[in-house]
Amino acid sequence: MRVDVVSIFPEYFAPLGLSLLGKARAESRLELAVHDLRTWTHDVHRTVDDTPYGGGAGMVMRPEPWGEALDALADGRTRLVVPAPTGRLFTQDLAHELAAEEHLLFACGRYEGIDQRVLDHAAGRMPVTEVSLGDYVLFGGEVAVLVMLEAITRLLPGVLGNSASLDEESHANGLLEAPMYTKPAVWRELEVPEILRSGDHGKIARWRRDQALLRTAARRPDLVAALDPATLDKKDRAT
Ligand code: 6GU
Repeated sequence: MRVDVVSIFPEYFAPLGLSLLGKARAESRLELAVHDLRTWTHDVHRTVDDTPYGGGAGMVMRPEPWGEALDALADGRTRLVVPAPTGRLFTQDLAHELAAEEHLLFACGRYEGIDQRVLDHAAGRMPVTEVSLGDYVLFGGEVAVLVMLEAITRLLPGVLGNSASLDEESHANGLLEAPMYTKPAVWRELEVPEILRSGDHGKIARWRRDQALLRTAARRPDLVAALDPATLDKKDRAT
């Protein structure tokens, strides 16, 4: 997958060379380039923002540099992703959807956002998706792009050594994962649940499923309400 990121703070993206994300880049599973929006300014002050029409606090990003940046970086395969608190909620489903794209172009706004005409104009040439991480406000889209890229990259073919873990993890089946334990069997007088040491794989699977249901009900009743009843078995109902 190819990814371009445009920001006035390219330094935010230094961590993308680290860890499994860095490995995905080294192995060319992810081809990532970060661009400074000011590359596409032409005045001595390299201006990217101005006061909002209609008044109000803060500054808005001017359309001209964004227009040139998108002209330079987008082609027929591009999906434009604009992080913004006004966007569609970023979920594991959306991560899967974005991971299936050939080319993602992330446009990081700062201040009060980007002049709306940039998105309206781009929408005539490519799919445009505004995406929000949740109901809170960040200074800008940079950290949101780091989050999204991490969620997307681990879904790319070959990035995770054991892709079975993709099926088991939290949110893969609409539930939170059961608690996990490793050695030692007793630590500070706390024991690993007996059943996990029993070697009975059927019972262990049932226990994990029950724990996932109980945890999800306690912590995320919204996820339980959204479950497809067809995915529940008789024993789930008893839990
Ligand atoms: Cl994607 N951007 C900004 N600026 N704030 C946010 C957000 C994104 N998601 C939640 N808050």
